[in-house]
Amino acid sequence: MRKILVTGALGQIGTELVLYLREIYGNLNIIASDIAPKGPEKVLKAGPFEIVNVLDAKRINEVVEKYKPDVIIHLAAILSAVGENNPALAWNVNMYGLYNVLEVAKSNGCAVFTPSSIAAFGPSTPKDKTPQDTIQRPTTMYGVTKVAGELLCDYYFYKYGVDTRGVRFPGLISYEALPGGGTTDYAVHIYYEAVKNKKYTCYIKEGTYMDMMYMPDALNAVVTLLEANPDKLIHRNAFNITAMSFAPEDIYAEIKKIIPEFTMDYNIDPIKQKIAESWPNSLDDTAAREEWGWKPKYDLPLMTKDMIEKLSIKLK
Ligand code: VAH
Repeated sequence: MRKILVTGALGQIGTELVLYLREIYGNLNIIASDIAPKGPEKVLKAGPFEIVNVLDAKRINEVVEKYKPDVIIHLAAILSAVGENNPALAWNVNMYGLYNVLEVAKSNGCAVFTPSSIAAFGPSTPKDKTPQDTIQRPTTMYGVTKVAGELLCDYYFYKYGVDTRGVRFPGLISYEALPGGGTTDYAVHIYYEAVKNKKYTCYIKEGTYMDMMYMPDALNAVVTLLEANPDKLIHRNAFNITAMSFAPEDIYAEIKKIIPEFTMDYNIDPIKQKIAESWPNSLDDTAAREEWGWKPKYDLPLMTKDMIEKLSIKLK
């Protein structure tokens, strides 16, 4: 049975991924870790939790020697908008954190899954149906760390045989844990505001398309790629995956079908808008579909229905 250490386990992805993995592999086989024990009780209490700062290689090694996981899922990272406000922090956490995890994995025979992002592309990348293999000249520090991270993971596979795997996540939408400082966060906050206040002020301009995905599809992608036959993986790290591409007016219209009184206006955040415009409008995820059977279940209508149902209960 797999034993998995998750870093950044109390973030937007980590919170749901730990619960999902514990259902599949058993509570005691999933070790959640984060920089501080500040998160949902059900993650902290239902299985092992360890305080790990990914900048402390010794501490990562200590936890790996204690639990002997065969996989490290490395999620701890600084996202795009926070990273643009503090590029040094983003470089340190995203690069040295990943380097430490790869070094510990190499010494302990662990596989490593770590996500890249659509942020690994930049303004010179083909914007529509962005190919799996194409120009990657991102103009954000977050994007720079994601491209460097993809290359570092490839290096540890080719040079040391570390089984590294990863996907380029689009914006992720979920109702459990709020996102932590990304550019795509508007697509989460709009649902909360629609349910709570029936109005939302969007910081991304009308007509700005970005790839997005509902969290259940993201969780399924992690496990499917983790369990995929390695002989079939040509790309290994940083598979393009997506489920939908929409602009603010599209998600607004979908919510309005369920909450007719919902209204939205705009107050553009220039930094986040510039980041969003540097990313693709839509990805080509053929490689993931062909090499490990990637297939999303949720489109915008299905996601909107589920998000509003779940948030109507959560925010009661
Ligand atoms: C961000 N949610 O906005 C993250 C993600 C594709 C975007 O990497 O920074």
